[in-house]
Amino acid sequence: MEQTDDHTKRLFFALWPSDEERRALARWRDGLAGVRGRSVPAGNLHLTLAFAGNVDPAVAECLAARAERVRGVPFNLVLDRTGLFRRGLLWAGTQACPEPLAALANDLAAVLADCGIAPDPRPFHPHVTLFRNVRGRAPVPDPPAQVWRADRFCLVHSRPGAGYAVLKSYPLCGDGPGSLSEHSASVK
Ligand code: 2AM
Repeated sequence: MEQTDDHTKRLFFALWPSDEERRALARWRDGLAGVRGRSVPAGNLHLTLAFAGNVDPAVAECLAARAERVRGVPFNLVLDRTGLFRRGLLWAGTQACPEPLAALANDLAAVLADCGIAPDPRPFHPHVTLFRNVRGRAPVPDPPAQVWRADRFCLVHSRPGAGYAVLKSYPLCGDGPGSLSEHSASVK
């Protein structure tokens, strides 16, 4: 596990599903036969939009404040496919990335950059991690088109060995995809 200084926090922006949405995905996932790996607890299922990593309090404050300026439109995310990353990570994703999702990820990458975090050179690959440390390559069926309603995004703290804590939630206000408003807001 990655070591952190006492004063840093491992932060990321994410879509955080409703309890009903996560239960539905977990139910389908838990019914999969023959996957040899470590399942992600249902309460931890999420989709990362932008990963900040370990940041000090000033950067955390910056991220929380700059994210207030992000607008965007609510959208439906259809989880209708699975895939396996080389590091043994089995995920659920989408056949067609909604434009507002790509725009939101793009805006949050800009928020990270504004706060001094180097951009991730890899393209945004929206996914919900279902299993880690998967061994073998048994075929996994696609999920039965589960829909997540995205009308907000969250700043999340990944606590080593203690799961995730949503620090703050930001509404998708519906006044334009991917636009950053000009007004600033205080950190709550
Ligand atoms: P993963 O599920 O694909 O591992 C908290 O760790 C969240 O941030 C997870 O969704 C994780 O994605 C993601 N994450 C962890 N390290 C990352 C990195 N270096 N770059 C991008 N996302 C990362």
